[in-house]
Amino acid sequence: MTTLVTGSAGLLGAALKKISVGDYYFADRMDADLTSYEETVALFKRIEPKRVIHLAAKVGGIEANKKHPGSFFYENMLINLNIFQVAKDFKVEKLVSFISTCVFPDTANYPLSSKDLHIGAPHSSNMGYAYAKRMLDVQSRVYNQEFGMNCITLVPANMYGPSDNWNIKSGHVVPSLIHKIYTARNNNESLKVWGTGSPLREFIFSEDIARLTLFAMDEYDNQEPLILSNSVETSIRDLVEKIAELMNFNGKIDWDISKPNGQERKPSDNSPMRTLIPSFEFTNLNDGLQTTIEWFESNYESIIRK
Ligand code: GFB
Repeated sequence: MTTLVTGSAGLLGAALKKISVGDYYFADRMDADLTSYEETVALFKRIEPKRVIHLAAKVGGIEANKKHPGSFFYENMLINLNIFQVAKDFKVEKLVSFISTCVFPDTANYPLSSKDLHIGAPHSSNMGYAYAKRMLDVQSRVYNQEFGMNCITLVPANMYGPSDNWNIKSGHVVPSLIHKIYTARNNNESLKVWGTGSPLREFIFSEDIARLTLFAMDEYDNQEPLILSNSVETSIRDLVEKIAELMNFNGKIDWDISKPNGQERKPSDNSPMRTLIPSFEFTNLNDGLQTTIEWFESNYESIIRK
């Protein structure tokens, strides 16, 4: 009963590696280029998975999404088309894939709920990624319908944690800020932050999403996308101050308002998740950030060598 985890070299893959027990195969780009149908088939032939946790995707922060919307659309569509078709042909018993709260319509009602996923255009800052990821909901439903598969989709809010993408051009806000503050503190420079600081985000520690993923793999068989969030919003300004404090940075903070704010907020409704697992305890932001900062600082040399 092998479970194949695609895209396991990333943030959530690292968290799943840390907590999973049993017959898991953690695949990454070295195993197969999933934009290639042939390489995807070869991987499934070699592993013969019964279950798949599909993490592989082209992801990036707001700047990367704005610069490369076509590439985000193309690569994610190709990867997902191959994974679903091959999983179908290899009679995989369960396929779990991931959307993100950034794909919801920019003008949806708050809090965001899965029923509103397709009722309008996503925010312009991530058009390519958002539509490709929405198609995972469509693919799951139509493959369940025609081929009797058991495909589910999970919708995490803004994830952060160890083994993230620390590139300050293409990364998300938490890893970028930790990297920038580390450099500014060590070089006695001011910190440059994007936007106005007013946007609100729901930050979720990667290990929490990993625990919820294993729960959903065993307990959730409904094709309605399941939002995974703690419904706690934090402003970017508060986030910057929190990380600066945790890293003992007292230097000047420059807000670069020529950089995009993106969506002002994306508060999500986690009540369906809470109904399923009422006792679930999320890692609070301070503890999650502390663990992530310690991981970054103790792996700094290998990170910058990459
Ligand atoms: O994490 P982030 O890139 O993703 O940006 P989104 C979050 C907020 O942090 C934005 C601000 O308002 C940024 O302006 N910010 C401030 C920074 N300083 C920085 C910085 O140095 N780097 C970054 N990256 N942001 C993404 C989507 O939107 O959400 C992706 O574009 C994905 O497709 C992800 O879904 C979860 O939350 O704005």
